[in-house]
Amino acid sequence: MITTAPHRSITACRSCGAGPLETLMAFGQSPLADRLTVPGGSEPEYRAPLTLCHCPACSLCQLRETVEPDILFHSAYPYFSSVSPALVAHFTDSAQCLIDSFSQASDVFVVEAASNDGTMLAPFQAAGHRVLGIDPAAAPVAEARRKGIPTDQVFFTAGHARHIRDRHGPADLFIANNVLAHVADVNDFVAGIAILLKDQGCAVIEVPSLMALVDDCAFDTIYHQHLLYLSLTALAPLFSRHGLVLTDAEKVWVHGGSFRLRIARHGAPSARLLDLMAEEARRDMGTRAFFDPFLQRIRTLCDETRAAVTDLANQGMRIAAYGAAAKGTTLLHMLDLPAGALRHVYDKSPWKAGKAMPGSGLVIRPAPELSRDDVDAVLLLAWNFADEILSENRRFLEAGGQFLIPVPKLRHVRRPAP
Ligand code: JHZ
Repeated sequence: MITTAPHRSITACRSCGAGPLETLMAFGQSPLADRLTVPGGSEPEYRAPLTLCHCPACSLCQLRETVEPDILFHSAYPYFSSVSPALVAHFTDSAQCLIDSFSQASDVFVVEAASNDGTMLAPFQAAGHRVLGIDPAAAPVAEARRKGIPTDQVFFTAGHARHIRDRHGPADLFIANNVLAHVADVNDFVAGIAILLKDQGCAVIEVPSLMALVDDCAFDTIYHQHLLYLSLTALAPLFSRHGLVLTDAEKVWVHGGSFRLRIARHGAPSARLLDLMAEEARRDMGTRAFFDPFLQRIRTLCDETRAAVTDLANQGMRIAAYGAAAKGTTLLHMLDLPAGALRHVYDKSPWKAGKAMPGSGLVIRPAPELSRDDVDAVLLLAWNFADEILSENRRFLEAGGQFLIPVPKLRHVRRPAP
């Protein structure tokens, strides 16, 4: 049964409150990413309108619709950071750099919002620091607690920040990776950071970069969980509204291109932050003209990918997808392939196996089952891990299988000719 998910549509900017918002692209009634279905189960399959807008006043790019968070981050939320070794390595390295920066300090208190299964907090705990995770999703929280990482199962809000400060004292370090963009009341979240930080404390936050999204045509990362698409130009006034300063931004590769931001109560912007902001100004990121070529590329990329899948099917090839990523939901929705064009989807996550992707209904099979015995070609939905996935599936390629990688630009990967 398909049901429209409870949602509301905003009329004013989520950050500065100005209105009206300008619509950039309507993606129609899209299925909810990360709400996997159970084949033959009785749970409804949710969809909701998905509309990309921007604020002409502060330039914040955002979704018009806010789907009820309890529906999005439900008890069977299937995303676990620890499934992707490259992501674990990224967070462990990042944690190590921060631990080194606290080497002279004692009684360091580290709080992480959206701490998921505790991947990032574990090294801080191992280094002897006090840690606290905050995450609303039951399954990853249970995993974090199993590893001994204390975790509050709630959304991070200003109210909860006050509660943490009263209970544990202020934080030396606040971490939030890939969560700011998920927050409907972004002012309340940033107010929470301001409440929680010590006077000399700092926040280190990773957010997906709007410029990388546009440059790499990563349009599939637009889905209901991602309410904001972030530029430094839009972020700086958001932090300053709450007495915080954006002091640094560094480009990192995760999730198709992100920024690692540093925010503090005091300080001046670093030279590289100023350079990145100058680049955004040069490219007129706050204007409609910046988005137009990207919106056209989305249509072209979808047409080309649909044609490539159809062509392989016409050659009699058996085609599956790989990576039941959240972003795959938007890609498959936009491709709108005929039923049966893809047979199923492979994925490494034990938490996803046996379930099905919403919308397409593709059943998720364990990744090691990918073999030339069953499949000739694979559409890679987790294109951001292409290197890792191609190298893990060398045998499939050597046996004559091929990968179709849609983003940033459609390409076929086949075994090199002998
Ligand atoms: P991955 C996630 O998006 C979820 P997703 C979330 N909604 C969010 O906001 C963003 O991150 C930022 C699988 N895989 O990490 C694992 C293999 O099968 O790109 C995942 O299911 N084999 C919170 O879901 C999927 O692919 C592999 O070798 O789009 C990748 O999902 C590897 C490396 C991954 O994010």
